[in-house]
Amino acid sequence: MAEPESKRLKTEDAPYELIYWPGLPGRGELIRLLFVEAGVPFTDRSKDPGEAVGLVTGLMSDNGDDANPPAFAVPALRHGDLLISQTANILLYLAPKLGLGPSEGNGVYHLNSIALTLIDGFVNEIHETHHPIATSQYYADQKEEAKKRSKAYTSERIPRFLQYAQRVIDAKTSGDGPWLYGGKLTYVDLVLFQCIHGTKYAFPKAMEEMEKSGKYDGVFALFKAVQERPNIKEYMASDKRCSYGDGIWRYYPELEEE
Ligand SMILES: N[C@@H](CCC(=O)N[C@@H](CS)C(=O)NCC(=O)O)C(=O)O
Repeated sequence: MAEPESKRLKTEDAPYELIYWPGLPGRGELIRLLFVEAGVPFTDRSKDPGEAVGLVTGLMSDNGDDANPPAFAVPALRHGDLLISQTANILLYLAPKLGLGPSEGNGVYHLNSIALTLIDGFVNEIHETHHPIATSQYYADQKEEAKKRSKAYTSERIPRFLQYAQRVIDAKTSGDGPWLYGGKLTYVDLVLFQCIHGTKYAFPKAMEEMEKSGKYDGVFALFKAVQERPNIKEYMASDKRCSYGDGIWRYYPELEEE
């Protein structure tokens, strides 16, 4: 059923609010970068640690509200009456509003396929390199398994996902320029940028090898092109960008040892 016009305008005019854990780039970063690139203000509810933890745990345990079902986890985006979760879903929602993706046509779903695949490879799978047994257990208690998982990740999965990204860049659908799709920068380029940035942090040796191999030159050229975008460059050098810590992208040197 269509919403009344007055209600739709209310949401369109409302401020954007990102709900996420404090102190880490994490999955929230994939969303922040869209606002940064577009120069659109948003309220980042992760910035006040005391408030953020309560908001996140509340969201993960409440029963939703009159208009929204419960969320399983964060990031979540509130925009007026709407509350949505799942990173790729939030990106899908924001992209046309921020001028970083089409609002209709096949491109909407092509970009979503690319975003989901990159998130599978460089976010979800990388998390499992340091937590292969259980998210609820300490890294120290699953270190041996983490070493095995990391070996397979760096030797099999990183190349496979980089090759995928390179194939997307080489495809006819990428158009001109360094971008993944349609000849211009879209939100999936920002997703790839953060994915490469985080993976370089977690597995510097493996990523250096990948870069030197020359097999993924388009991917690394795209990474550099995003890094040079004025808003992104300023943000990455500022204290608004969180450092990596005990989040998705972690650096444990022993996970790169032979
Ligand atoms: N597929 C979800 C995964 C969300 C997720 O695992 N979020 C983490 C933080 S980055 C979390 O809050 N997890 C809590 C839990 O799984 O219980 C997405 O992409 O948003």
